[in-house]
Amino acid sequence: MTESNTEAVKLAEDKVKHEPPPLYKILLLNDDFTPMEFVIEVLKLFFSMNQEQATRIMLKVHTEGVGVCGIYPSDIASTKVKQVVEFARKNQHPLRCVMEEN
Ligand code: NFA
Repeated sequence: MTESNTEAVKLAEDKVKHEPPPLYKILLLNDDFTPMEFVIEVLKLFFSMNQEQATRIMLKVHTEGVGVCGIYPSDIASTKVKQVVEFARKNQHPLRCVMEEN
């Protein structure tokens, strides 16, 4: 291995050790059909919110069109998005959930 290559490896290792992982916002989007109570259940089940927090976020999405329900590293964010989308689909609701880089 060349000197410049070992130096590049050291720098990459330092980056892995010291830098926090990139974070992703999970967004819920409003629609006209998903029941408010179902959205509240989603927020309680997948985002560990209590009734009061879940109601506040649901109403924000309902009135403003979009709302942040959590911020996580990529693997956790993508797992949660999949779980929410699958849970909505199984219950035949069109609720949309997406992630975006912070
Ligand atoms: N707008 C939906 C309704 O009036 C409720 C809703 C809130 C849907 C948040 C999706 C997200 N039943």
